[in-house]
Amino acid sequence: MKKIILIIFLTTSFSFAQNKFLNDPLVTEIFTADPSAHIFNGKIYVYPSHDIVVENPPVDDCGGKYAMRDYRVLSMNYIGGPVTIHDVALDLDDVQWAKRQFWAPDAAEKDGKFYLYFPTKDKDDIFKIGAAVSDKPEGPFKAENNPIEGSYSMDPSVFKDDDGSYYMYFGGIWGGQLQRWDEDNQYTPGECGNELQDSGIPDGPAISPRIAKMSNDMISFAEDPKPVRIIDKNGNPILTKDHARRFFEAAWVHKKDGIYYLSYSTGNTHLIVYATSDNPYGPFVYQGIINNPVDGWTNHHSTLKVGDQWYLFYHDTQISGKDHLRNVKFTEMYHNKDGSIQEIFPLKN
Ligand code: FUB
Repeated sequence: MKKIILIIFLTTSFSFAQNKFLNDPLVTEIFTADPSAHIFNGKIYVYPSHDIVVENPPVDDCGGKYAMRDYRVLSMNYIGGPVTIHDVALDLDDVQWAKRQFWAPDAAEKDGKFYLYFPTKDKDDIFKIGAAVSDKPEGPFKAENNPIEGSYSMDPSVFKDDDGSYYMYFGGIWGGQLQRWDEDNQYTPGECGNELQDSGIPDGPAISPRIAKMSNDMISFAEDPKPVRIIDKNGNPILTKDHARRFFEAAWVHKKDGIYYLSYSTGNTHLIVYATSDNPYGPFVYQGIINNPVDGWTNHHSTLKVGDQWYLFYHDTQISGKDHLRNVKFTEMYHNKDGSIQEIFPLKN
């Protein structure tokens, strides 16, 4: 009798765990996170972080347990189709200036060449952003000898505007070190991130993500990085203490009907939210939530239009249950007629 009860209990718990998630992982063979999705050469390519098992991961707010060492690109011929896990696209050992931690990457295509943008710590343990080039979307990519001049912090994403201009958005606070850089791009050494280092002024404007236009060569900035202002509907800045709305990391921009949508993670409140503007430089007006908290601490995403349908690519920890061993997935995303985005609930009730 006891045995039967145990079997019923295990079966029920297992199916509950299976059913808790709105979507299933794209791949289960490797751990993947921070998916940047694009269509290149008519195929869907996803550029994720490649999470790895770390023995005795440090317990701090510096992100030490995110100790990734290479990138693997995923591709699908169509949405929901079989997924190819490509060979190593770039290895930490092949980047001269890098010391550790390959964090969330992005990619862009221009004139038949493909560019991988990746944040990693330099030999002084300062996050910078690198560029690497390939003839193929899946790589292998060859890294430049130095980080992009003028770059700092992490989570680069490169947006191509309708006029052919490319802009990099970047930055992330706490372990991403953005709090060490002022808006004139000057660096002050600091401890690794924690809540007190959001900006130091709870009632002051929250730290802004940065934007820089890319040069024609796609491996350098055409200008000094500038802060991207995020304001509320009354024109007031979103404040440091407003943890449910302030910028933390994972800036991503898409454009629909002439409106620029800046979406980002709020970090310790675990939301993906969005703000809109009529200018890629902003200011962006906060609008609302796109993705609610996922299983796991980090919530990092990208958006992609395939045919007429928009998708949100995101990650959670469905396979491992561990914050630093994540798996990417996607779900449909809908814009309402008034331009707002429908909220997504990645976990079922
Ligand atoms: O994957 C490492 C870091 O975790 C990313 O750069 C952040 O956005 C967060 O997802």
